[in-house]
Amino acid sequence: MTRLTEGDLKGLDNQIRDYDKNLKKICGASLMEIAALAGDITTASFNEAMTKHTVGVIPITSGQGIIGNFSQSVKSFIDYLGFHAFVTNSHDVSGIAEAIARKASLIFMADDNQFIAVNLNAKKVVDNGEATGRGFAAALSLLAGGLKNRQVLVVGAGRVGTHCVNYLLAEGARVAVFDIDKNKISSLVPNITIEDNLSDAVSKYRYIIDASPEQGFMTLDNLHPETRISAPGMPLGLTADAFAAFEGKVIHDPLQIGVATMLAMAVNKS
Ligand code: PYL
Repeated sequence: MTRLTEGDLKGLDNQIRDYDKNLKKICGASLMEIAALAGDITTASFNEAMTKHTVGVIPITSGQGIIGNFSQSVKSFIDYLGFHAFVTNSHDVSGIAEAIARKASLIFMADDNQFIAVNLNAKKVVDNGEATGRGFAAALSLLAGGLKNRQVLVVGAGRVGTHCVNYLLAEGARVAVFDIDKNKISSLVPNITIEDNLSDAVSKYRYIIDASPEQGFMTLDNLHPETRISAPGMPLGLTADAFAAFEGKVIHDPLQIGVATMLAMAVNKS
């Protein structure tokens, strides 16, 4: 998992409305609708949950420490979706105590290894990797008008990529996976096809999920003009000119879809 930087997150809180408008333009669904689909809840129950929950976002100083804009960005996405959210003044253990004292029923916090949402009432923990994988796979499905029997390439079989694969298989897609570490893919066989050459695979598939930290492997030379891309991977795997040429066919963000899907999964009563 790539560690985000303060620069990756700069300004996202102010741009969330425009980001959502662009999402609707690309896949015909809003951030909330994508999250509800990926989190397997209705938008009605999502709307009901926002009247019942307060969300505390807790900065965590362990390991490499706090990332500028991280907690504020998470809070702003949750606020935008209609929930009341706050960033605690304290961090770490004191931050957890403060969030509970301020009546938070959902808390969001991330160290260097894991970013979780905890539903304190339901005693439920949601992982950002699973939520991000489900969220970006759901967004691609909406963009494609459904992926049943469609061939989809997933690049990267880490935590996010594996949850993309699980979501796509559940939807009946025909999934191929590329990862430089073949051991990561072995657990997914025989439900998936293994691709050995990344550039050839990029040319072959019309639906691609980039769940890798690889840069610049999707170019104007190897991408078919009709290809649609859903890219949770940081940094983005498209070259700058390919990204510009594929505007309107690429779903990509560093945190928004993952956080929105964590929220939906955290309030899912099942
Ligand atoms: C959760 C993000 C998604 C991609 N990479 C993950 C990452 O950057 N993890 C580290 C998050 C550290 C947050 C820091 C803070 O500001 O509370 N502990």
